[in-house]
This record gives sequence, C-alpha cells and structure tokens, in this order.
Amino acid sequence: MAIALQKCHMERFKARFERMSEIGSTGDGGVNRPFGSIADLELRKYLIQLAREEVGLEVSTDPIANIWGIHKGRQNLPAIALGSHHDSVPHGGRFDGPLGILVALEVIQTLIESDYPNRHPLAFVSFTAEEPNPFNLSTLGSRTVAGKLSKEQLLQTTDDQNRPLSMAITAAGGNLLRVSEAQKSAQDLFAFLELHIEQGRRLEQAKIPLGVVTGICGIYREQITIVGEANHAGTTMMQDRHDALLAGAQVALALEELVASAASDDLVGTVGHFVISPNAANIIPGSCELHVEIRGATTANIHATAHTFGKKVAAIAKERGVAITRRVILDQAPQLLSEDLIELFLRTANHQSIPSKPLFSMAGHDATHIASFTRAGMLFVPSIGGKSHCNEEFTRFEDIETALQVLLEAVVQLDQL
Ligand code: HGY
Ligand code: MN
Ligand code: MN
Ligand code: MN
Repeated sequence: MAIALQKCHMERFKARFERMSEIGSTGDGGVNRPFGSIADLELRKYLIQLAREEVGLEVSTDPIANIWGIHKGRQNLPAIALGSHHDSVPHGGRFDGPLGILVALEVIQTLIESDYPNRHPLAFVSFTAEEPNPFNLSTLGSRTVAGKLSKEQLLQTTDDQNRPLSMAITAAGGNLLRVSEAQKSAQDLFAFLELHIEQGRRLEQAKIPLGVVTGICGIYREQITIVGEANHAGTTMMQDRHDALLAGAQVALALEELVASAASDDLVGTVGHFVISPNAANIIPGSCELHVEIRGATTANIHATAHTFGKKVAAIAKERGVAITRRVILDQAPQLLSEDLIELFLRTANHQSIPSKPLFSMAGHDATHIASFTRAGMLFVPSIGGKSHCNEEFTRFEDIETALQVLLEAVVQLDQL
C-alpha cells in the first residue's frame, strides 16, 4: 500500500486508559461500573466527548443506548466497526471492555491522522450492558443490534425492585419505543473487530503475545429459587428443619461434581450468585436464590449437562423437603467467528513477525451476536496470571501496542475488500 501509516500513539492511549479507569474506580485497582450506575453514565459522557472532540467522529447514541461514532468512507459501502463494551462486572477490572474501546478509537484516529483514504466508513461502537446486570440481560446492546430481543420483551423487563429497563435505557440516552431502529444487518456492517483481554492463562503460558479467536462458548444461565422453612435456630430440632441455604449449597456442589466429572476444558459450571433470606444468625434460612451458569463449546453438551443437573436438583428438593423452581434466563449458543477474519489476523500477525495462536473463548463477548449476521473477529492479548473480573486484571502495554499494530494493518487490508 502506498500510504505511509503513522504508528499508534501509546502515550495518548495510556492517558485515556488512566482517565477511563478513574470513572467508577474502587480505589484498589479495580472498577465498579455496572449498567445503569452513575459511573456508567459518567463514562458514556466521557466517551462521547472523546470520540467527537478528540477523534473527530460523528457520534450518536442508538435506541438501546449503544454509542456509535462514524468516520465517513470514500464509497457508499457497509462500515467496518471496531469496539467493545464499557460496563464492568461488580468490582471488576479496568481492561475488560475499555481496552477494546480505546484501541478502536486509536486505530481510527491513526488512520485519520495518516490521511488514509478509507473506502468503507469506519465505525466505533461501545455496546450497552455486556455484563450481567440487575435486568438479567447481558450483551443487551449487541443482542438488540442482532435483532434477537423484541421491543415487547424489552418493554416488559424490570429489575428485582420492579424498576423498568426502559428508564435505565432512557437515562443512558436511548429510547425503547424505537428499539427496532437499533437493529443492523450485513448491509450496514461489513465487519466487526473486537480486541479484548484473554481473561485466561493460555497465551501467558505459551509465551505468545497475541491470540486469534476462533469461536465463543455458549452460555446457559438459570435463576433458581429455593423455598424451605424459616424457623428458630435454637428450638428447631435438626430433623425438623427445611433449610434453604443447605439445599442451595447441595445444588452448587452437585453442579461442581457433574461438570468436574466431564473432565473437559470446554465445559464449566458456576454458582456465582447466592442470596439467602432472612440472612440472620438465629434464623434457619427460609429461602435462597442462586444463579447457575453452564458454559461449553457445543449446545448439545450444555443442554445435556443442564438436563442431568435438573434431575439432581429434583432429587435434592425431595430429600430436603424444599420447593425448588428453575427459570432459564439465558441460553446462548456457541458461535464460530469469521474464517476470513481469523485467516486475515493470522496472516497479518505473521507479516509483522508477531507470534500468534488460534484460541477458543470460554468468556462471552458481544462479537457472538454480531457474528450471527456479519463477519466478526476478535484478537486476544495476554492476561497476567489469567486474572479477570477482579481488581488484579492486568495486561502489559507492550502487548497492547503489538496487538494495536496488527489490528491497524488488518483494518487496512479489510478496507481493500
Ligand atoms: O461473562 C463473560 O464471559 C464476559 O466477560 N462478559
Ligand atoms: Mn467481562
Ligand atoms: Mn468483556
Ligand atoms: Mn427472640
């Protein structure tokens, strides 16, 4: 290519990363920025201003409150989009999401500063509510863009305190009444590229700085409610109890046993949410709520695991004399990513003499949904110690710079197609 591309500006990138990390900072190296929080809203303002004023994009917020920024192309073609999400899990890390956003802005800004004559429009996107949230709708923004959630379903959604999702979306700059306008197709998006931290240890262990994602796991979640009997913790004999906490503990252990016995790296199960009531020292727990998650590489494996798990849950309910109800809150299929983009990333890394490795992702990502209607590709950078969804989450800036240069060249290659 005849155009001389400038290198990405790591100092600028770092300064923006520090600024983003301050918003919702927990003070111990992590961030707390769930969807709908004050920090979420504050970060949206920062991103809109950054994309508009510093990068020079045409910025808008769509009806599900995804933030888009466009740099026009020379031709009337579908856009090449780059981005990720800016929300975090409760007490999460600084890199999960924001990294992909700042890298997207850096790539687009570098191309603008290099006077690169892009044929396709270049789009930046920050998706709404990628992580689990009180509305029990993760990857909310990308699922809506993919047309997987109906307006009726979204308008009926509330959190556990009966607050409507529509209010949170309005506060974030969207409008659920017009939500169908947020949907996109391959006519709008030529490709979506997301750079993300690996969140595991495979790259670090292999001493390889770059992962090329081949596919993303399926995620299945159930909300389980157990109702036993609250009673006096002193006067109720052991044989007379119907302790909801103990039934819940048994459910969690049954899941662990079931998944561990499969002895596969591509099947995992977790109870990450467990709330008991009334939660007092001298009352036998009367009820509890659990969120059970099963992830795997195939739908068949996930569903077979959920089926066997259901039988174990029924047996526990009988044994302990408690009522257990199960409600499926997510059943997201595994998704392979674009073979063209996998090949492009591997070839580009090779061209820059960067060792890279194909990886399957056991973390969920917005790219899953975008891949259902257009090309989607992801790059992973190493997570130190494999830590993520915690304040120790860290990735070396040298590795980010390496990945940025590969992404920049890949976008240029893609723009020629
Ligand atoms: O839960 C996930 O895998 C992702 O980090 N949202
Ligand atoms: Mn995450
Ligand atoms: Mn993420
Ligand atoms: Mn008393």
